[in-house]
Formats: sequence, structure tokens, C-alpha cells
Amino acid sequence: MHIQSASDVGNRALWVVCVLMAISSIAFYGMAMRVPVQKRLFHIITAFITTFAFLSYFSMATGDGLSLHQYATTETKHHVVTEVYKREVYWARYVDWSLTTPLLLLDLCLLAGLNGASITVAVVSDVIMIMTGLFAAFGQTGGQRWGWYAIACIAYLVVIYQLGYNGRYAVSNKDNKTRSFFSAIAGFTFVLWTLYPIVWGVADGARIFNVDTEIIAYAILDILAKPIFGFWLLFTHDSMSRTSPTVDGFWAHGMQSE
Ligand code: RET
Repeated sequence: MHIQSASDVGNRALWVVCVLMAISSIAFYGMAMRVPVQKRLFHIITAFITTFAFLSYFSMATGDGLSLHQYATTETKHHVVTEVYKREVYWARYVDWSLTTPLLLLDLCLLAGLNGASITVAVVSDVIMIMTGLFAAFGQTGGQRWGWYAIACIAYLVVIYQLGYNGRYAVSNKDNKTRSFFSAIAGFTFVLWTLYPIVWGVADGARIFNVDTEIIAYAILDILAKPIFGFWLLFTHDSMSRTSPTVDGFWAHGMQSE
């Protein structure tokens, strides 16, 4: 029996992210209160993203949001050996992601001025991606894990298509500043999000990373994808709505602009 679990290093990393998510949430709610209610949509969405992350990290740091998942491997080099492993699976991540990735997409879709149908397709595909990712994480056999993983990757491609193709088309009707800001923040999102399935493949799929390394890899990605993304979006929002009244109108009303 081999047990794969986090050490103090991993646990400390979970607490650090938990605190950072709490501080960013307070900052985002504070920023929301400083703008009129009509201009608060992006602030509210972004503050909820870090709030969900705070809750999920709190559950993981206190040892609640995970379970010891048992699986067996069979080696047939010289003779058949079946080894039983138990590895900590942090399922609270998937609860977090199933709520926060749709909200992150909503931020980007509203920024691009994407139509309702495309937003719905992007959000639903994203939820399918996270759900199937959760099933993959609890796979007993390699076939189960990589089968679900493949389905999740197809759903991810649908999300990329909505944002990258339809989103870029929608934003082409906007002013220059919004267009260049969208391509910068959507590009940043694309690179970051693509690292998640790579980390998953190495850590949860192939189980090459130990649990501590897995925690730290996701911690770095989560800080970039939530607080850093959020500050960038909201500071740009606030400065653009101060300097440009047309942009102001768009950011204020999201989809209903123009
Ligand atoms: C999984 C595994 C299955 C295949 C794919 C995945 C994609 C996950 C993504 C997660 C993004 C998370 C973010 C969190 C914010 O803090 C579920 C790892 C494609 C894209 C942005």
C-alpha cells in the first residue's frame, strides 16, 4: 500500500492561497463600492470568483475538501504485480472551478459583447469540461481517467472556439481600446487555462508530480487566473471608464451596450 499525501509544504501553500483569495475578495468588494451600481457588474463577478476560491482553499487547507482515492496499478514486466495506491484527490478544486470558470468566461464574454447563444454554449461547455475533469480525477483505471480527460479536452476546445473565434468577431465592433484590451486579457487567459490540463495530465493523470508539487502548480495558476486577472480587469475598467465616455457606456451595461 502506497499513500500519496501532502506534507506541511503543501498544506502551507494551501493556506497562503486561501489568505490571498480572502484579501483580493475584500479589495474587489471595496472597489465595487467605489463605483456607481450601474458600473459594478465586472466588480461583482470578479469578487465572487475570488470568494469561491477562498471557500474552496479554506476547505482544502483544513482537510475537508479532499478524499483519499484508492486505485491499483498492475505491472507486467517480469511477472504480474498489482500495487495498491491511495492518493489525495482535492475535489474541492472542481467545485471551485465549476463556479468560477463560468464567471471568468462571463467577464470575458461581456467584455467582448458576445451574443447570448454563444455565451450559453461557452458556459455550458465549460461546466461539462470541469465535471468530466472531476470524473477523470476519480478514475480507477487509466482508461477511465484518460477517457474522461479526452471528453473534457473536447469541451475545452468548444470554449476556446467561442471566445477565440466568436469573441474576436464580436469585439471587432468595439472601440480600439476595448479591442486591444480584449486580445491581451483573452490571450493571457488562453495561455493560463491551457496549463491546467497539462498540470492535470502530469499530476492527476500520470501521477508523476507528487501531491505537494501538484498543490503548488495549481496555486501559482490560480493566483494568476483569479486575483491577477481580476486586478488587471478592474483597474483597466476603472481607468477606461474615467477617460472614455463611450467605453464607459459599454463597460457599464455589459451585453446591452450600443
Ligand atoms: C481539467 C482536466 C481535464 C481536461 C481539462 C481541464 C481543464 C481545466 C481548466 C481549468 C481552469 C481553471 C481556472 C481556475 C481559476 O482559478 C479539468 C484540468 C481541459 C481549463 C481558470
